[in-house]
Amino acid sequence: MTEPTVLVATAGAVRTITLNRPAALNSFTAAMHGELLPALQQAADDKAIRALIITGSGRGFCAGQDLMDPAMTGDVDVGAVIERCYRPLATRLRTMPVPVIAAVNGVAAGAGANMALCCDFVLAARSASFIQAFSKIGLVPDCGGSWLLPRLVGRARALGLAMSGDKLPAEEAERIGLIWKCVDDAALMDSAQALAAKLCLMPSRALAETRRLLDSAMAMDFGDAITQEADTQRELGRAGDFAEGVAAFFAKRPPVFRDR
Ligand code: T3D
Repeated sequence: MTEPTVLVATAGAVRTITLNRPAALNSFTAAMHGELLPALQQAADDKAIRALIITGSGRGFCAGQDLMDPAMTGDVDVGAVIERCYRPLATRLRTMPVPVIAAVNGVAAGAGANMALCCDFVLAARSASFIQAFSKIGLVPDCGGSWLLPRLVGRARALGLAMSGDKLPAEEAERIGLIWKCVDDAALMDSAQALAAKLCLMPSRALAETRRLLDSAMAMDFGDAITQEADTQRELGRAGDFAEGVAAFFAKRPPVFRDR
C-alpha cells in the first residue's frame, strides 16, 4: 500500500498535518500537493477546528519542490506548477479561518521554507534551518517568498538570503524576525501544542481578521488603514464573540468564543 504523503490527526480543536516523505526531507511531489491542499481545505471547513499545526516527519520539515518528481520537473512549465500548486497552497495558508502554526522540526528549504513563512506562527527547533535554495538552481523565491521576505526582515536581509541561498540557523532566524520563536528540539511539539491550545480559546474570527488587516494595511496609507479598521470593527462589533468577550470580562469568567 502507498504511504500517505500527509498525515492528519485531530486532538480536541487542534488539527495537526504532518508532511510524510521523510526519505526526501518531505519535499513536494504532485501527489503531496494533491493531498496537502485538500487536508488544509478540510481543516478550514471543519467548524470544530480552531488551530492548525503543520510539521514534518523525520529529520526535515520540507525541502521544497521534489527535484526528482517527473510530474513536476524536467520539461514542464514551471510557471504552471506555481499556478497549479504553490499559489493555491500559499493562498490557502494565508486565508485560513484559524491560526496556523508551522512547527519546523528540521531543514526548511525553497518552497518548504516559504510555506512555513506563510503560516501565522513559525516555531522552529533549535537545530532547524531556513534556506532560500532557489538561487542555487537558477530560480527565484516562490510560494509567496518574494512578498513575505522583505516584509519580514527588510530588503537587505531578504536579498541577502535569497541571493546567497545560505542556510540560516533557527536561532538567527528568530533574532532577525523571520520567525516567531526558536525552542529546544525536544520542546518543539509541546510548545506548538501549548500555543495551539491557547489559540483555540481565542476568538478565531477576530484572529483571522487581524491577519487580513495587517497584510492589506501594508499596501495602504494610514487613513485607508484606519478606514479598514473601522469597517472590520463594525462587523466584529455586531458578532457574538464581541458580546461574549465583554460579558465574560464583567462576569470575571473566561470567555467562550464560538465565531469562526
Ligand atoms: O516545479 C518547480 O520546480 C518549481 C517550484 C520550485 C519550488 C522550490 O522549492 S525550488 C527549491 C527546491 N529545493 C531545493 O533545491 C533543496 C534541495 N535540497 C538540498 O539542498 C538539501 O537536501 C538540504 C539543504 C535541504 C538538506 O541537506 P542535507 O545534507 O541535510 O540532506 P541531503 O542528503 O541533501 O538530502 C537527504 C535526502 O533527501 C537525499 O536523498 P538520498 O540521497 O538520501 O536518497 C536528497 O536527495 C533528498 N532530497 C533533499 N531535497 C530534495 C530531495 N529529493 C528531491 N527533491 C528535493 N528538493
